[in-house]
Amino acid sequence: MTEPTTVTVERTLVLVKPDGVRRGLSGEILRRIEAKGYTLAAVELQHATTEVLAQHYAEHEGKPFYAPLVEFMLSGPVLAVVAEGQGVIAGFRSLAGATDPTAAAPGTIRGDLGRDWGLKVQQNLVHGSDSTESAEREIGLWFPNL
Ligand code: IDP
Repeated sequence: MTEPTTVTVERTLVLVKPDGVRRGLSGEILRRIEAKGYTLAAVELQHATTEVLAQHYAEHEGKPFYAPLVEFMLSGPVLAVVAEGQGVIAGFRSLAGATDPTAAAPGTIRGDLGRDWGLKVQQNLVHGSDSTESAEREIGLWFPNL
C-alpha cells in the first residue's frame, strides 16, 4: 500500500509593479500564473504607500537602489495578487525569471517582457515572495483583511 501523499498548498504574494500595469501587461502576467495551474485567491489594484513599501522592502533599506525603488513603486498603481498552489512560492519565482530582465531567461515573464529602462532601479515587472515566511508577512501587509 502506498502512503498517502501530503499536498502542501502554499500562498505567495505577487505584485505586478507599476511598469507592468502601465504597459498593460497585468492580464498577460495573470494568464501565465493561471496557465501554470495556480489559483488566484485575491487580486486588487492598489496604490502603494510609503509605509507599506518601507516594510515590504525593509531588507533593502540603505542600499543604493532603495530610494529609486520606493519612488518607482509609488509611480503608479500596482496589481497585488495572492496566488495559491503546490510549490507556488518557488514556482512563481521561476515563472518571473532573474531580477535583471537582460539576464532573465526567455520564457520567463522578465525574460520575455522585461526591459532595462530603469537606470537606477530594475523595472522588472513583478515581485514574488521568496520564502514561506516572507509570503505570509507580505500577504498580511498588502491584504490585511485576508
Ligand atoms: P527580486 O525582486 O528578484 O526578488 P530583490 O533582490 O528582492 O529581487 O530586489 C527587489 C527589487 O529591487 C528588484 O526586483 C528590483 O526591482 C530592485 N533591485 C534589486 N537589485 C537591484 C540592483 O542591483 N539595481 C537596481 N535595482 C535593483
